[in-house]
Amino acid sequence: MKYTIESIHADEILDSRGNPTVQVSVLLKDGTIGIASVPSGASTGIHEALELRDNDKKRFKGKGVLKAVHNVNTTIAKALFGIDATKQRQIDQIMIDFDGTENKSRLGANAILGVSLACAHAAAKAKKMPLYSYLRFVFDLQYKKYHLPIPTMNVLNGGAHAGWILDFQEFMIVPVQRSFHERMRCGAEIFYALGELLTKKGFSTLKGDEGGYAVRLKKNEDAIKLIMQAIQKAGYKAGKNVFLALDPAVSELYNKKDGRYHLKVDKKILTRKQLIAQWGNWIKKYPIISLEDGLDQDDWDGWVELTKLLGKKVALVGDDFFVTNVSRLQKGIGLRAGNAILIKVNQIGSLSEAVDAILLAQQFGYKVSVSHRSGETEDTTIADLAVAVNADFIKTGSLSRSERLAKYNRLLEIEEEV
Ligand code: 2PG
Ligand code: MG
Repeated sequence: MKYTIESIHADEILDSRGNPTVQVSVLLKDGTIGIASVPSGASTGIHEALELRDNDKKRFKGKGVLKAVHNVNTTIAKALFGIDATKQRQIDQIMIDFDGTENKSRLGANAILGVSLACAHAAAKAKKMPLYSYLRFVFDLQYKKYHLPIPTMNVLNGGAHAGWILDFQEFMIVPVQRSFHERMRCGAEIFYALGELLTKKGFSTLKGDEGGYAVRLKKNEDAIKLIMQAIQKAGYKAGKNVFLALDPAVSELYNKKDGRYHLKVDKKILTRKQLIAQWGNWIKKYPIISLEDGLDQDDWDGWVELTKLLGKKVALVGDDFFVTNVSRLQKGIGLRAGNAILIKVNQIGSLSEAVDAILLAQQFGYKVSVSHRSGETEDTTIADLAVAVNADFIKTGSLSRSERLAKYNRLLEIEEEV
């Protein structure tokens, strides 16, 4: 069979922060090679699958991934030798079974995901199909047309992605023009306007991990005000052709001891109730259409409350909260906690499981946003995945830094094809 896996090889490469990550090549019998690499987060949720690192302090400050690479090159390569690369679910299941742990801690989610993605790339190439249409085929997805996702672009970076210059992690613009090309143009023009505005006001235009500006402002809310000005300066209408989205990533700000959220920049310590009230207030004042991780990752009651109050107005996206995990999402659906899910393939560690989370979300009317990590590579798989599943949104950073633009550029390419 020409799609048979002939060999699998992993390497340790470096991501956009210079940290080691896993790259995998899968060679098929017909000579086709599929390559994929694995992203890595900084504000990781505690319920994510395990990213296996060497902890050898002598290399890369302990961040090496030679163990994960070794697991691919030995255990996984052996287990998958001779298997048909178009049997994606079977391939993922074999690795999950070999790993045998709840969070992929034996082989490493980075090892398993690298192989999972590289197999899909190899098989798509061998079948001469673009990855997005191959994914529809291999997962038997029954969507009619292709809808390109609405981009949520992180133009001001804070939190763990920008040295805690702001408490909240991501301030995003959401251009909603008809074509993806127009959405990109709108995003880029607002990004230039924001840069000019910052320069004029005497702020730095240095950038954070996701390519958005990292600016030391007096208050978190000033970030929103600046973006609103930039939208106007660029000639767009906030609330009409461009909206806002926030990922304050507040699991990072939650203090378990006192059960409160510590906002250093705002010099405030807020209870759950006060934080929810702040979100409600901002949503009234600004054209925010999406709020991600607005409460701590384990505050189920809080999420239910938040959803009751704001779920009709905005997308309440669970990132650290759902971690692309079907059981957590199932629980959220049952409780009516949140109404949208962020999909990060490395949070769960295989393509099949990520697709399952997407299908479950869509079945229950939850919105889907396919997402990058703050540590990225040139890999563009998530662009194809977002198109394959008709995701509502894609979140892949700002309008600078090529590891972010690679995904946007891939979507521009796909728009021309579909
Ligand atoms: C997030 C992500 C991506 P990280 O919180 O949504 O923007 O950050 O990859 O650091 O978890
Ligand atoms: Mg997040």
